[in-house]
Amino acid sequence: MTDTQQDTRAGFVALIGEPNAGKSTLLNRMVGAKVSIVTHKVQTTRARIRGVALAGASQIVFVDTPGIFRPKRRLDRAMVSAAWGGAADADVVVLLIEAHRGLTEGVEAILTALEERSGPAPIALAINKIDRVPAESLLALTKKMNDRYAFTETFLISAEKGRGVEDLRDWLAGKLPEGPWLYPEDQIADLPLRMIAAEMTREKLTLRLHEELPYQLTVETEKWEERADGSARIDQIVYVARDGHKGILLGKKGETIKAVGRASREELEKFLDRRIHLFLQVKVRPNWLEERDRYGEMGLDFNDGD
Ligand SMILES: Nc1nc2c(ncn2[C@@H]2O[C@H](COP(=O)(O)OP(=O)(O)OP(=O)(O)O)[C@@H](O)[C@H]2O)c(=O)[nH]1
Ligand SMILES: [Mg+2]
Repeated sequence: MTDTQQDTRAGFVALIGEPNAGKSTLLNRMVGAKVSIVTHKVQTTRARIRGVALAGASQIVFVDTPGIFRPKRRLDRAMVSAAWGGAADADVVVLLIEAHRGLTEGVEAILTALEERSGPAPIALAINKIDRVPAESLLALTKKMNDRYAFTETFLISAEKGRGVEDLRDWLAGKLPEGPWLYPEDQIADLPLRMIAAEMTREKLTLRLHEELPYQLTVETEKWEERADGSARIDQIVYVARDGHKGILLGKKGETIKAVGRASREELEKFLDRRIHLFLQVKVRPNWLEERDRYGEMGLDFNDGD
């Protein structure tokens, strides 16, 4: 805690944008740890994930959200709804766009929706992935975006390389309301460990399977058992919708799932700083995308998908 309580500020900053804009990468960079999973694929983040960062006397609670796109299926609708919910609850909203893609149709749709929803929260623009374009192009894009929407402020950043991120953080810190911190100062995430553990396995599956990856896949932590020697045994279930998907996940002689389990365990051990025994089981569940329980486990509202 800082010396005087009234100096402190705290609040929520929602990161919104199209799938793949770099929202989770930015959240992790701000927090200084991997709280939210990142992949090269779109629609990686499925629920609202909170990560806590400190900037001077300010505690910034970043809310990572699923990418906003035109939803078709129940899961898509629940994800997009979670994203807008994150924005509605926030003190400040940051819209991330990709420098090399600019004002896409998807960004245009988000801006239209923002105009309709516009609450009192300031909305900042973060043009991300500036490492991918020549610096000269950024002025024109900044102008184009601000002609289209009256952003409170524009930042040029590379979430991956860490460029421009401090300026953004300091500006956000000053925008938050005065008040006591919302989380203990050593807390960096607000997501149950069992969910973080499941997300890590989903990330490794996504990275490992590339184009073969079934979208219709979810991971749940089934059991978490503390052991006397300080280690933990974690049992997880990977739900897929089809028999064929199970084969893909297992791979030849179970090699794929074994490699995924190893990668996930290693990262979990680093994150938790303790020994982990991870057991993965793949189950075929044709209708899991329509099962209420599955949504609760993902941190989504089943009814949002209606
Ligand atoms: N070159 C470059 N790549 C980036 C940058 N920030 C993120 N990426 C990459 O962009 C991809 C998507 O990043 P994510 O952080 O998962 O994007 P997201 O917006 O959370 O995506 P969803 O969860 O699917 O909505 C990953 O491959 C990142 O490594 C950046 O500043 N520069
Ligand atoms: Mg994400």
